[in-house]
Amino acid sequence: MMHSSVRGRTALCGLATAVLVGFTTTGLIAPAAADPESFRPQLVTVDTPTSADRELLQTLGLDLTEHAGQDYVEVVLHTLDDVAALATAGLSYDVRIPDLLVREAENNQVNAAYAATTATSPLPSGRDAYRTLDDYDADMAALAASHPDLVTSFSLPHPSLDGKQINGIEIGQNVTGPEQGLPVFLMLGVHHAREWPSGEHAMEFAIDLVENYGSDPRITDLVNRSRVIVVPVLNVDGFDKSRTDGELIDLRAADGGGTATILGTPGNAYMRKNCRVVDGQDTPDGTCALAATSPGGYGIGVDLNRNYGGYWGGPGASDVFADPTYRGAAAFSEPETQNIRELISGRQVTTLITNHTFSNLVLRPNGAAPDLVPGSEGIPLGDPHDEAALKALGDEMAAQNGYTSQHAWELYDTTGSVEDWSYNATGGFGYTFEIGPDEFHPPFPKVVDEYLGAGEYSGKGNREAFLIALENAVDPATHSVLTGEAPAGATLRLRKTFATPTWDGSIQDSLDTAMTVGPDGRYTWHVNPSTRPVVMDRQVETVSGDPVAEESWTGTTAPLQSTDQEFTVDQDVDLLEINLDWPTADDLDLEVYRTNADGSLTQVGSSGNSVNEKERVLLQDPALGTYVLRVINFASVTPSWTLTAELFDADTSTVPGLVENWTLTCERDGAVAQTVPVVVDRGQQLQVDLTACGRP
Ligand code: 0X9
Ligand code: ZN
Repeated sequence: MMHSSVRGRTALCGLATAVLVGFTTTGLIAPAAADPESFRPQLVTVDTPTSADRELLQTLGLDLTEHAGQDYVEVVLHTLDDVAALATAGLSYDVRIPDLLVREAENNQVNAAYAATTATSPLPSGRDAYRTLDDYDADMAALAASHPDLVTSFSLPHPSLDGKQINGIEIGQNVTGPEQGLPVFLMLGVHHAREWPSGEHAMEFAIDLVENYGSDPRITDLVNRSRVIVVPVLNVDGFDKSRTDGELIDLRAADGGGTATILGTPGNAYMRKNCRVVDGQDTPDGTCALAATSPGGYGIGVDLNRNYGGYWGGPGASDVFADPTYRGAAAFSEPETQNIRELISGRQVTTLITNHTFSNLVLRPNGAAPDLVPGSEGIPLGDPHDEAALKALGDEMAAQNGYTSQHAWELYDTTGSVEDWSYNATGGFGYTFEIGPDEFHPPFPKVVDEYLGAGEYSGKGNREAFLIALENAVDPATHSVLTGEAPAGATLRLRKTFATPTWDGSIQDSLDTAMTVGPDGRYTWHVNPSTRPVVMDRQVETVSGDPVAEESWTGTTAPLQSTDQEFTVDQDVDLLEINLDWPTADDLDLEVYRTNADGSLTQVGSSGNSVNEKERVLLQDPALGTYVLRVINFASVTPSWTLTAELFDADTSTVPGLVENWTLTCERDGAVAQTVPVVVDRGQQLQVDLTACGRP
């Protein structure tokens, strides 16, 4: 379950503390209030230092959120029974948000006050409140109507499970004309129902581009050189329920009356997943809107950001319908993800941003830690082929708002997320933005600040980060370009069919994109590289033979006690491997700390596998200095153990990759007149002569 790294720890612990910031104590209700009627749902952080604790927590039927770290899980407690279940299980916890209804109500009050006193916010739209689903659709339609040459609106091909249209807009010079071969920048929002700011930022960026086109030279140039596609709300069913219920919770709730007592919980205000009511089955349109309740992450639905094909079915995604990260019955089983799959497969999306809340992060592929990916070689497996470029862009975007730029797996493992599929299948860069420090849908003024930047980030914010992403999308150095001569008006088509690896199998993917040659008989086509990153050659570090140094200890540790061993890394090596072994079926865990100059300890790794699984921590390029290796006994007996620390040098080698080609066809009057296989790398501009296509 837990693997050898510190991932998740920094970000999520920071996150947990941050939840308290800005929280008022108004309406605090003691968690153990005797009257069951008066108990309010609260967000708590349950301490789960051991794998046994985590497994125990899983069995209590509580509303676990997906916010969890190595030693805690955030849980929504809905009833006194939930509190009792934790107490009976002997699990301790801290209260983070003592009353979610009050919090929601307070947010609503802040929002109402802001709206009342704000004629126009500094946002591109001037809006002063969260949009409803209807507002999104109306805004997109209005944008297209007022700028017919610059904006088109469209509905994605598959309606939602509850029968709603999923809408988007496309922005570009002569957007209604034929495809000109420009690179596509794609921005997505609201995969997760409760993450309202993720749609707001997508929509505001669209309006920003449209409103400033023609007056702001930078935006005009970017729009002229690209097509920008924005789908602000993908999970339309879930968002509609969350947004509608969130608004129902008002301050009367805090006085013990009003809507809150009707809802009993925050209703669907904190719903995460989509509206799949019955696992693997379709239900009549409207079933979900009318009947289903999904408080928090638990309950009905598929987690859309676990349903894409890339490594689908692997770690960080659940196969249990009621779980917050339920991956769905099959890869791309949901209409929402199917829409995005078809959209990306039919266009040359060179850069993609998918917005979420919260944690102030910019995440880049991949979602599962390298040493977990099946077939990976070496320890740990190398990063994605484009790691250096992916990191550079991620860092630059994160710097606009003071976010942290990291691999997605450093938050926690995920498989089946949108960009892990799209990056590995198309080579287009993809990032997750986790907007805001501490809430799924904070008071609206915070949404404004995150977009435009506040304090030291004033004038930057996600607006500037998104513009930097768009600059990347149009930069030929980060994708590939095909140019040449071809008959005016001919249709050029690029196709590729391949197997995308899921966790323990594969799915068939087909990319099929087209453009029309202009009247001058020349074409320039911005495309993704022909070889997918997932099959490219990559550098791996393989541990070579014997350790260059090793030390081992044996000992015993009494129940619920720990034993520390010191170990010094006194030479530059590639890997420190620590193993903890014992002969019995007991639960020992291992934690590794580095000793700082002042004697304090910083945790640098831990391993907390299930009972009887042995523990291992790997540290890549360990810094010189002293380390503390801590053996912790969670068993009721006193087993004897063996601890070893080994230093290794690694050999860097290149695993040879495959070379893939696009199949380029030139069509005239619907008939293929020329077919050329094209191999083109990232950053390469390739001339492909298609004049033969014009010969009879
Ligand atoms: O778990 C998720 O889907 C995202 N976090 S959230 O709290 N908004 O639910 C993070 C997904 C990042 N993972 C990858 N991009 N692989
Ligand atoms: Zn999310």
